[in-house]
Amino acid sequence: MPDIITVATQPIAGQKPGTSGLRKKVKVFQQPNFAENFIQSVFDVVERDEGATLVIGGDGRFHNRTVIQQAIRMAAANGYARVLVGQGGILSTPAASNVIRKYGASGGLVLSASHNPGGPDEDFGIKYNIANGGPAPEGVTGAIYERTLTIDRWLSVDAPDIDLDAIGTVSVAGMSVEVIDSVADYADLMETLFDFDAIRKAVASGLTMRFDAMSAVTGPYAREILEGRLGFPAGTVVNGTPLEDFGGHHPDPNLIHARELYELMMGSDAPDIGAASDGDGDRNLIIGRGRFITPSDSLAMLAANIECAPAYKGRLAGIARSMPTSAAADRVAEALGVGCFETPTGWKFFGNLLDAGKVTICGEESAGTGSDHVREKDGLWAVLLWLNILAVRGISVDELARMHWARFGRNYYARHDYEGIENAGADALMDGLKAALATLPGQSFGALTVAVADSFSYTDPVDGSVSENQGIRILFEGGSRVVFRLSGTGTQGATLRVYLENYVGTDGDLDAETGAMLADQIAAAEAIAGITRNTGRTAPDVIT
Ligand code: G16
Repeated sequence: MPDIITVATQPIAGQKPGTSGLRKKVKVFQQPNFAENFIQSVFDVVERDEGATLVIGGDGRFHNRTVIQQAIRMAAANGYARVLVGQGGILSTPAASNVIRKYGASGGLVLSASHNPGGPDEDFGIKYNIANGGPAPEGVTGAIYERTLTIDRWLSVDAPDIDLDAIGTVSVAGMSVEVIDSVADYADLMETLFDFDAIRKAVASGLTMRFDAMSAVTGPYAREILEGRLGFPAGTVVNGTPLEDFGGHHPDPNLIHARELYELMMGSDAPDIGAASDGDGDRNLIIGRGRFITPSDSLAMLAANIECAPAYKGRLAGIARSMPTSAAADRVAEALGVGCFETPTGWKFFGNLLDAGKVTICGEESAGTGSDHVREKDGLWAVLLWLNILAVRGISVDELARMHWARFGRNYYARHDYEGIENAGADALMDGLKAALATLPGQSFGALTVAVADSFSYTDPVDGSVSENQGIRILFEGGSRVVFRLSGTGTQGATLRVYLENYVGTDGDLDAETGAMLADQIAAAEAIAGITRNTGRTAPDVIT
């Protein structure tokens, strides 16, 4: 047993994990005991056997290395036998999920604030993933939070920092620490899932792409796979070097923060496909030449064509989507005769469905798509599946989208975000909505009449756990809807998300402008929720 150092501490307020772990400003994490209290609370409550392995890796943002070194010492003091850590402290979120599964780890610490900006004055985060490789479910995050409220000590050992850049094994107070190649296991996994030969042939025949890694974690993965293994020319991956501050940008693959890519794809020099990924590599953006694909449509289109990828042929068990994600995927599930599940926002809700074999592919409107290959959403995976489908079908993104809508109809969709609003206004808006739920059905707002209004509640079909208050749904007669939710990933004030959806059948206008198709829903959202009155905002900050 190592000599264990016991450091006295006391509970620090504000350690409740959000949609995806604990996310705060770096300055908050730098307070004495802040990160240590949270990590010790994880170690105090999570399940593990003697001799357990812990995976540690992050998206490379500012403060990553500091917390990793401390987490290694604390793991040694807390009885772990082995730590696997990505070289340079880097593991994309899906790569970390894969490493946990592949090496039979009891879990992992994923250090990331995802698409939030990085740097000394920006954001940091810590998330715990369980042995299946997925984000800890609410039962576990709840227990971690409870522990943060009573914690009175954390444990460490007297050991120097390790060399995170040198691949190899070292001992930290008797615990084995292996610094592993961050990319190799993940790239090998991708090669088992997709038809790399077909993609290579398409590239050789002229398929072109740009992948914007947004100076975040995916750069090394994308270079190895796209340029190294698939033969796209050097320079296909741009912003491919992970930077601690993401070059001062938001590593958020949407039409605002990946504007340059969007403009390229809408211009005359556009390659066949443009793609981007976020801070920790789990989100994706797909844009064809002249054609943006919403994440909700991407899920539906990938599911409808998943047979093109060898690893999924003949084994699509079901499709899951988060509640605010459009119902485009539901139509595919219905047509294919497979199961369809609607979960609350948060990838953790897909874990049980994937483990139970009820679903094979999952997705969220927040630019996340993934499958049962890991237990996280996976940005590059989605890009590779798109490439696989385009290569096998020999069509463009735009053609694929049009064919899809011609078969299933089109769910026009947008999300309006009001960021950094006062908590009081946000709460008043949500409370007002809840109070009005019973009176809304039957009321008309412009051209729309409310059919159903409720607060979304989910009962997990596998373990029976219930998650309430997961967003307000206003469903209109005719099938369109508006959903209101407060974000669980922000670090400042509150962020109101308004999700707007309008379905048009195969005989309707399938090539209209999204804003115009959602005008009625936008007006109804304002009339029902009083967005301007409650938030002081007259327009959203971000439309995706
Ligand atoms: C996280 C979760 C996602 C969720 C997203 C948005 O993504 O992993 O499952 O959809 O947050 O959450 P919210 O609407 O509460 O901000 P990421 O990429 O930030 O880890």
